[in-house]
Amino acid sequence: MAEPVQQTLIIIKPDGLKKSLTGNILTKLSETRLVIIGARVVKVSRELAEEHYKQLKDKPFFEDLILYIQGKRHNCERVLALVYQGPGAISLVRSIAGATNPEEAEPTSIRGAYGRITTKGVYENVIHASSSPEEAEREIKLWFRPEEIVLPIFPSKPISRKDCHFLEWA
Ligand code: DAT
Ligand code: MG
Repeated sequence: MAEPVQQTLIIIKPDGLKKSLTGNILTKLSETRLVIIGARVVKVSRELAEEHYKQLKDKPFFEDLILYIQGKRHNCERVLALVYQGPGAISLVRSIAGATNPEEAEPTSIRGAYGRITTKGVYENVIHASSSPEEAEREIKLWFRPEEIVLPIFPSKPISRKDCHFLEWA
């Protein structure tokens, strides 16, 4: 039976950017034949980091994880957030990403090839990849506004606010 078309959120974490791995990671991801339908460079606020990892807030490594995804550990306060779409996208990307623990990940996976565990025990595993369709939807809606994705993957509604403030080029 044909795989269902799915979307998945991928984040190239600050260590990936700091180590100039972006090109290598995108090349590896292109093996999936999935299509990029959204991309943003993001300075991750504490609020966004905590919301993204909210299921892990009781874990002993939570604080380190928040500082890591914010780039505070790498003096590189940005990540590249991407939405990929295609048949079986979630498991395809998870398998190319490799296991959570970079020491246990397949050596040819992204985490196996480029990840490490710091002496403090932080998993610097280079990328995030959504783990289920429900998580993918929650994460994509957290990181992207509807107009930042080139396809209408989830229902959206028009909003107009007169107290809305934003910047435009001067
Ligand atoms: P994944 O990123 O493979 O979906 P996860 O959602 O369980 O894994 O955890 C999110 C991140 O938290 C993971 O990428 C690295 C960190 N992490 C998970 N388990 C850890 C552990 N036992 N020690 C240190 N960091 C851990
Ligand atoms: Mg996860």
